[in-house]
Amino acid sequence: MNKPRILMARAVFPEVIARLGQHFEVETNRSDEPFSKAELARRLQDKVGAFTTGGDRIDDETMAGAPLLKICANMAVGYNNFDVPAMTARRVLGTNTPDVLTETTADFGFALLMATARRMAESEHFLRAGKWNRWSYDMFAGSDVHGSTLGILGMGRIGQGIARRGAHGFGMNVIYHNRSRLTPDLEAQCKARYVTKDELLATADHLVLVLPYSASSHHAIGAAELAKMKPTATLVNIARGGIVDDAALAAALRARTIAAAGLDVFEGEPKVHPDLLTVPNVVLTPHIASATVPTRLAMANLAADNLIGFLVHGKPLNPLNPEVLN
Ligand code: 8YV
Repeated sequence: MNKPRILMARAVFPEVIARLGQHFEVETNRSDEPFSKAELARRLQDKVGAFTTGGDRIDDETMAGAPLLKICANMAVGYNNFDVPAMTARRVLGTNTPDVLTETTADFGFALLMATARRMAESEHFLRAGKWNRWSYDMFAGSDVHGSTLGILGMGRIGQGIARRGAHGFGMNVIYHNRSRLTPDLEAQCKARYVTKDELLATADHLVLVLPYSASSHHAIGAAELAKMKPTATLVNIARGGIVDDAALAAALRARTIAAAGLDVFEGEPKVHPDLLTVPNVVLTPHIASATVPTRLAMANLAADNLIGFLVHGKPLNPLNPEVLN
């Protein structure tokens, strides 16, 4: 019997491709580049499932010529690359990979916070450029992390991981803002206090963004919000690029109305706003918060488990639109 055909929009981990190959006829993307939208749509025409990553846009247009398509399994916890209502309308299930990346991503968020507060990138560039020739009392003097106020915007699993690290590891005073409040138990575990967004902006010494991207979180941090932050504050974004207005952020960094920023995600990535590349007080990393070998493998295996779970056993693990299962 012919195996069902699936598309791997990015070829990740030979062992995961081999696992999928036990159940499916797998067509992989043989290039290092993501498929263009038109190419993705063309390749999906005869597939029942797709293994996707955050750069693969699945919307009505991509699915229009794919009558057999039943599932797109995203190797990411975020799924703003999926138009979920359009998928539901076409009865295509979407799945994501929560939990397996929580601690790794929270580690990175904290690392970026530390690097930003302590000016690690700026000082490394200075040293590599051969400019270090003496001690001086204010050379790369940054801001303290221990004992400071950690603000978290978006208090899902990763936000809570950052809160726990800050409260328990660094004695930080943790405040957060989220669509909904955590239960008292979770607030106690994170030692976190719920505040309004305005109080968060005005009070945080270090503000970390960990909220999902949607139309309602687009530019949640723009010029007006940046103006409410302390001039000594740092901003860290490990969520999605569109949450911050990058041009407004670059202007605030240049004018030093905030002290520094650490950014792992960008509007229009992998392109980075040219102004961010020229301001010194920013640490820039190429969307690698989940990038450890074990975590990326766990994410790929979970995306594969969702494909196998649904297409072979009728039971996906992480359905985003479970209504299509009825
Ligand atoms: C991925 C991410 O690296 O999980 C997410 O939401 O942003 C990252 O962990 C990326 O989206 C690749 O799919």
